[in-house]
Amino acid sequence: MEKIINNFLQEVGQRNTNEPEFMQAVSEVAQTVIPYIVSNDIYHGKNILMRMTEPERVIMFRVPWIDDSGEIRVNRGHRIEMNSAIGPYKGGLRFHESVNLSILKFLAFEQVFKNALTTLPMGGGKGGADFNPKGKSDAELMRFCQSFMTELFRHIGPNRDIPAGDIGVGGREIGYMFGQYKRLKNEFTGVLTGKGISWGGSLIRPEATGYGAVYFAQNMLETRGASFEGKKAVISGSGNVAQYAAEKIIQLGAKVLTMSDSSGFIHDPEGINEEKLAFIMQLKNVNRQRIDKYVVQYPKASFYKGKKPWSVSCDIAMPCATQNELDSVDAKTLITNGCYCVSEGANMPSTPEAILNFHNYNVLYAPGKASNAGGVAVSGLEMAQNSLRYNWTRDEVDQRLQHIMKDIHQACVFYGKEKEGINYEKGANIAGFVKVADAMLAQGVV
Ligand code: NDP
Ligand code: 2IT
Repeated sequence: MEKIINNFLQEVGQRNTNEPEFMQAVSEVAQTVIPYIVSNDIYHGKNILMRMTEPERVIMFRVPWIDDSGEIRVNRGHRIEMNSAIGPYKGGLRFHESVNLSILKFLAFEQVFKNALTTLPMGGGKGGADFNPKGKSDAELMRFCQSFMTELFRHIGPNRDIPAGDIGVGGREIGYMFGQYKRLKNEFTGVLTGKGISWGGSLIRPEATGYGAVYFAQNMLETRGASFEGKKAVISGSGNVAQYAAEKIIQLGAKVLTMSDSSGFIHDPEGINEEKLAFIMQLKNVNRQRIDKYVVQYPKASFYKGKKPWSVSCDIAMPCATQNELDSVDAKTLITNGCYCVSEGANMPSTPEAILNFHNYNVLYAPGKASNAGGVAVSGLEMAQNSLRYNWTRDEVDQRLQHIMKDIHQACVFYGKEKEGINYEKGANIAGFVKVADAMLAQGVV
């Protein structure tokens, strides 16, 4: 089996040189899915996983814009249209200086499995640009978003490809891009998700990824008769996903001890309560400042410059910042300090070695493609509401989100049950694969 997997990875690797994040994502899937394919005649010999590693289409384009000092700047935009077997391409846009083909292809590949897990009819895609939004004025951001959409608009559409937010792309950026799309097409359609409530957005979409990752953790904890009540949680990140993970954890009666950004993390031993979280939301979403300002406001907390929060003792860890932010040493530290539940809000935040440690020590570990699927799931619900030209209430969307997260958990249990417990990684990969593979088989070699 090892030989088959290695040969497969070697072939994919030859075609995708210098793409370490993409190969990491493919390898994680291959380790669990290839043994399943080999033991199931309907999938064996059809080269399905190889076909799934090849994007249906990769779009790369120039994004020129003019900064406030009048200088002409240029960035590179991308859209990876990975797989449309079960629905139109769907997935976020990331604006971050680190964006490259490898990162977007890993994200698009993960998205295919994640979207299949939501039970909604969405294929997988991802896009973005190597643009750093930090320190840019609102006017610069608008010009960048408009230039980005001036090319992207011809490739997307409500039945073709429906982008949304990701790192560096939130409500403000979606607004500017939607405005430009509408102007270019002279059409008001649900071409993007994460829209404002008064112009086609869904209630609970901003909260959905963070809430969903906590609901998934709740489902995992229940398998051991546990709950969030009275527990200690450590969160990384302080953006969209981290903020709403924190909000839900506080509501469920647990203590949130940490949050972070790329400058370091803050540790508040008394816990980040609702009032303190409101301060963080204002700091990050409105003032757009660094996390160390928290300790000026709340001096009993400490700021650890350039450090990650994994050394703080906790029951539950939620990495909600970025890929490969939690390595093998971090995993061992978490486990030694008593952590037994890890629910990923970010995409691929744990390295393969960290995941191995979680498995070896029987940690309840959920990979992002299962636990953070609530975001894209509510994007799917936003699309449904746009098609209906109707809005569901906050409670209706939240109920549907909870239901979807439960279904994803069940799918992981179904395909991931092992003697030692539930292997959520294996469960998520196989459940996602089966849905997409069945559709691909039915549609022929296309
Ligand atoms: P935001 O841009 O709102 O927040 C990102 C947070 O992560 C910030 O605190 C940011 O700090 C930190 N961060 C980003 N890059 C790095 C880095 N290289 N090193 C350290 N910290 C970093 O993004 P989101 O909250 O939307 O996304 C967070 C994660 O969740 C990503 O992995 C994303 O792919 C994933 N995700 C998002 C979904 C969504 O609906 N938004 C859905 C599913 C997954 P700083 O501000 O200093 O850069
Ligand atoms: O990684 C993700 O699932 C997202 N960034 C959300 C995608 C979406 O289309 O809502």
